Amino acid sequence: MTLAERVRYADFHPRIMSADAAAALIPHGTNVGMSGFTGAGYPKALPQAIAARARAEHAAGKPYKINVWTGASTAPEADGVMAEADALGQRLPFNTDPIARRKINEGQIDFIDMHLSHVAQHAWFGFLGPMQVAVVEVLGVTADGLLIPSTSVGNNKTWLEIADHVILEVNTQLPARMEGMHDIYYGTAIPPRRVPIAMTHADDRIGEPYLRVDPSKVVAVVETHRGDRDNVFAAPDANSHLIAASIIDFLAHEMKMGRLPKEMLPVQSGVGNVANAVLAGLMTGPFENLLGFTEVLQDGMLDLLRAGKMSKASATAISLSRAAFEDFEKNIDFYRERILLRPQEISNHPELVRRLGIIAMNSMIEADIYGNINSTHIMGSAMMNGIGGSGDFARNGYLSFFVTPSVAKNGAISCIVPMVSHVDHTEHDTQIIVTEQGLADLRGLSPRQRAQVIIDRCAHPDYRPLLQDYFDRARAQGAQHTPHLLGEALGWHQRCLATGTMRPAA
Ligand code: 0RQ
Repeated sequence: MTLAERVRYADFHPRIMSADAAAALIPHGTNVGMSGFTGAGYPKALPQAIAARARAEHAAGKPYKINVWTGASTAPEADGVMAEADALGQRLPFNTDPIARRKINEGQIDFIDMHLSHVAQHAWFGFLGPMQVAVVEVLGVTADGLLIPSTSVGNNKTWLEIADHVILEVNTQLPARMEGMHDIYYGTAIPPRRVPIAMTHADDRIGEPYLRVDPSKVVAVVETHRGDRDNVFAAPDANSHLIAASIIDFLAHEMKMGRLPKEMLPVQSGVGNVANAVLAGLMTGPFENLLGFTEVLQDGMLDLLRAGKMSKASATAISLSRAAFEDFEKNIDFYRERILLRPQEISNHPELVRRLGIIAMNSMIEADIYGNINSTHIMGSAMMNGIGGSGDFARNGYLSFFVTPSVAKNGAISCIVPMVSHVDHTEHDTQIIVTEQGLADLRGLSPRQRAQVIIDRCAHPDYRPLLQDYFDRARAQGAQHTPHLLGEALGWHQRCLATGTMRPAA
C-alpha cells in the first residue's frame, strides 16, 4: 500500500515531506515525545534525520540535543543512532540500547528511570515539563483524520494530546490490517476528576480502535518503509527451563490448594528467555483459557494464542521475532480477535493489576537474603535498562515472582547477596523468588524466616555456605528484626569490583 493509500485524510497530503525536512522542525533543546515500546512501533526515519542534524550542528560548532520521552525501549535505528550522534540530552523512561546505556553511564545522557505506568500521568501533571513535539509512528490515517496505531501504543495517546506539534511517521511496511486491534481508552483524567476504569476482565474492550489527533497540530507527515527490529531471543537455556518448571509446578500446586482459582488468573510476563520459557511451560501445564494482561506480547504468548491455550491477550506492544511476525501477519484476522493493544497507562495500571489479580513474573539482577530486589543496577552504580513495568505489576499483582539464574558471569557473581546494591522492589513487594536451584515462597514469613528459605532454596551451592555464614554471624550479634553486618553487607560487591568476582580469595 502506498503512502497516499495509507493517508486517506486528504488535508494531510500537502504536509508530506522528507524526514530531513521534518527534523529541521525540531530545534535544539526540544522535549520530544516519541512512539516506541520494546522494539515495536518506534519511528524509523526521524531519529536518523535527527542524528544527521545533530552531527551537522556539532560540526558547525553549535549545540544540538533533544530530550526524548518514549513508551519504553526502541532500537538501534532510533535510540542507537541518536545516542551515537550525541543528540540525546534527557531520556526517559526505559532504555535497552547499548550505545545509549554507555552514554547514560558516562554521564552524557540524563536518564530518568520511571515506572512505565507513571509516565503519562506525570506528563499530564506537568511534572516533566512541556512537550513541544510528538513523533509518532502510525500505520495509516482514516478519511476522518483518525490515526491507525502501530505495533505499540505506549504513551502515544498522551504525546498526541499534550504536544504542541505532531510529526506522523506513516509506516507503509507494517500491516495496515492491524486496524481494529487497538483499544485506546480516552477516559483517564487527573485528580480530583478521576473515575474508576470500567474494566473487570483482562479482555474487556473499553476504548476505541484509533488515536485522535488535532489535525491543526500536525506539521509533517513522513513515510517510513521498514519493519520493527527483529525481537529475537536465544532459545531458553537449561536454567530458564528449570525456573519455568518450578513456576508451573507452583501454580498447579496453588490451584490444588484452592489459593488460585481453577480458571487461573491473567498472566504478566517480563521480557527475555526466562519469560519465554515460562510461557512455553504454560503450553504443557494444566491450564486452559489463559488470559494475558501484560505490557509486551512476545513470541511465547503468540504461541499460546495460536495453540488455543490462551484465549485473549492484552498488551501495549507486540515485540516479535521475524519468524513470529510472519505468522502474525499471515494470520492477522485470527490474532485481531485475540489481541488488544492499549496505552501503557492502562496495560500497566496498578488499579487494574490489583483488580484483575494479575500473576506477575519479572526478571531481576539480584535479590538479597531478605527479598529486596535490584532490577536495574550493576554493582550499585551502572544502569542496565530501567525498572520498566516490573514495579507496576510486582507491587499490585495477586502473585509476584522474581526470577534469575543463581549466578551471573560464569559463576563469578552470585545473584543472591547479603544486601542488594540498589533497591527497585522492596521486600514488601516480593512474594516468590525463583532460581534454577529452586523456589522460595516468602508469603507470610518474617525477615529471618525469609532469609533462611532464600539461602536454602535459591542460592547457588558455591555461595550458599557464604550466605549462611553471613546470616549466622549477623544473627549472633543479638536479636534483631533484619540482622545485617553493615560493614560487610556490600562487601561482596566491593570484592567483585576489586577482583572481578564475588568469590573470596582462596
Ligand atoms: O549480561 O548481557 O553482558 O551477558 O545482565 O542478564 O541473565 O541475560 O537476563 O536479559 O532477562 O535481563 C533484570 C536486566 C535481566 C531485565 C534484567 C548480567 C548478565 C547479562 C542480562 P551480558 P540475563 P535478562 C517488562 C518488565 C527490568 C525491567 C523489567 C530487566 C545481563 O529483565 O531489565 O523487569 N528488567 N521489565 O550477565 C552483574 C548480576 C547480574 C548481571 C545478570 N547480579 N550482576 N551482572 N547480569 N545478573 C519489560 C518492560 O518493562 C519493558
